[in-house]
Amino acid sequence: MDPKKRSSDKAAQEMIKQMAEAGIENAWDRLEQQEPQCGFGKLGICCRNCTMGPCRIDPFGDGPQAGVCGATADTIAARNLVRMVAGGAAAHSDHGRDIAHTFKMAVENESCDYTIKDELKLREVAARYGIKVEGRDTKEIASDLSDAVMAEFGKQEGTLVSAAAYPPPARQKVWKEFGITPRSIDREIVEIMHRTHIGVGSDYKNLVKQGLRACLSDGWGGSLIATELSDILFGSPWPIQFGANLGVLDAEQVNIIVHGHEPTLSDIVVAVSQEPELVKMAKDNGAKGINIAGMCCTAIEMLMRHGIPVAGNFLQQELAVMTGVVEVMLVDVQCIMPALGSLSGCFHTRLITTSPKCKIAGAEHIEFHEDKAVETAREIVKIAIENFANRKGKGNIPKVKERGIAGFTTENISYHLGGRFRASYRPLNDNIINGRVRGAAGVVGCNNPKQVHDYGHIAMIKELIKNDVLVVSTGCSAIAAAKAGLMRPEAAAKYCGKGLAEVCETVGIPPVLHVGSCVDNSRILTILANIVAEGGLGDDISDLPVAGAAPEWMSEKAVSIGMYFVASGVYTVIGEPLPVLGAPNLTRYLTDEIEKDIGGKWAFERDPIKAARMMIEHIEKKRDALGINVEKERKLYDMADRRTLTIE
Ligand code: NFS
Repeated sequence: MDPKKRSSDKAAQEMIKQMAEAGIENAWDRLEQQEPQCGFGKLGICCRNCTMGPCRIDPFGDGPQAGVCGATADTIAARNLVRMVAGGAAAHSDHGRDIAHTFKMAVENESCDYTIKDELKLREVAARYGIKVEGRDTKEIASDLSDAVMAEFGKQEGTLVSAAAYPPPARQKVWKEFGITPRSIDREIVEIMHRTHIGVGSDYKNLVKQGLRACLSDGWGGSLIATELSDILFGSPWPIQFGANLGVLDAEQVNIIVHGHEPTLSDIVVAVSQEPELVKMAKDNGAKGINIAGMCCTAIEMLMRHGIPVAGNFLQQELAVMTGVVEVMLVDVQCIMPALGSLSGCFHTRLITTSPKCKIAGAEHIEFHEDKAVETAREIVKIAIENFANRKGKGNIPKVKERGIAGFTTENISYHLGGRFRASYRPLNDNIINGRVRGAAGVVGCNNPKQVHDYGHIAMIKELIKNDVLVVSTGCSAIAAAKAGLMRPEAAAKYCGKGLAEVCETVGIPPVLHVGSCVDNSRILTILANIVAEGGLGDDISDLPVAGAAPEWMSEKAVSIGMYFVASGVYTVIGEPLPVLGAPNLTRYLTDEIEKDIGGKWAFERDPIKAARMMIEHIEKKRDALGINVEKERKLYDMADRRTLTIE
């Protein structure tokens, strides 16, 4: 077993080696045990939606070409795919719904532990929802916004307000004409489950169509609500420095890792962890203090707003426990490996689940309710402090950490590019038009042990910025970029092409902008909407020289994200192919013909450098179509020329 074949991250390699030596298994070992994986499943052509099955289609054409009900490979794979969209959209949107409930509580209950931290954003968002803001006080506006947002989940009439308030008009027209304007968040997800039930639709294109409508209700609905309300409740991010990788754990302090996705509890844990009483208690127990570090997207919510260090991304969760210095691994929902239950049993680490939606065998459960947030957070911090004494030895923390800047948002990017007095997207658009910046790419998504951990993200991002493509990143991809030093402003001079380096150095930004957690992929959508609105680069997102990618994706959420980028007009390249390759017509539709319907399409490419080149090629194609690739001839004007100039 060569750790370098498993991860490109030095800290991870060290811990993988230690796990192997200790005979403790991790995700990579379990993947090996699963080999060879089921070929039918990989190709998407097995169906177990009813008990006449399970059925499978012979991909070589010799055996059965239809299930018992008559469903073909295209039908089966399309149903399976859109059910993945339903899973992903449900996860994001339910996260959004939880934040919406916390928001409602903060609005209605004065003694609530949550308050409105960003009034300006509250007013901006409320105005988008058509709520009167002038002359009204914060509470009234917030109360109306709370009702409006709640209605987005379950309303029975009309369409999503946000799908009309945020995207460019040309994009809305595409959706309307194609019939995929989302109606309400829950409805679209439920309709996927209905349509994929035995004996409903079998036309693969029509199944995909519902997948498109549901993912739009995620990206421009549930995820966007999660982002907007989190900014209002926990404060809008602002560029902030943070440390990244397992080296942020501290042998001399009580270490608490917050892991999962929702910021609601972790935000309070971060706040109470520095209360003098608790710090004193930690010291009395022999520790130097209390160190909160994050994992996965909860980490990002904390680092975007508080600069809390991030211990690692998805494939590092087991490795973090292996360091032996984690007193409490505190988890909420999503991307938490069940393996943590038995693994933490080998150490003094206490794995604590907090959501009624997520209980894990081997974990203890302390149920979190927003009305007792501070109380619960203190209880958990105390458990961690008391557990410090149970630590055996000094642990094995790899001495590997990097620093980076996070905290970019749709709103504050305009300040960084345009300056305080000229805040706008104009400078970005101008730099794209003049070619210094060729375009932009969103590189996002998970880790997957089928790929060398982090290699896909880093190799792809480096290739893009070398070719003057500005990168925005979220989630585990952003954590990978930070650990590789790509979120330092100095990275511009080191890794970028001349044009992008010049722009980054002039305004002092790193070439990879950290725009948040996975629900914050909604920020990428609104950034694209702002670029269109600024003008000069076409009328629609599908006109822009941009591309999206998830080189190491694995989750259903990533399918929903990829699908909403495609549905928003973005060419999107992913590492592992979607599980549709056993369905030739469906594959052709998703990777080619769909572009005519909605302006975006999927591509699959495991080699991250090749994938980056495909993205660059697409960006150049869009630049050609916009007519901004013509080299302008430099001309020295004489007096006669000057006289012909007119001032518009
Ligand atoms: Ni998003 Fe992937 Fe999970 Fe976050 Fe990481 S694995 S789909 S990035 S933590 S959600």
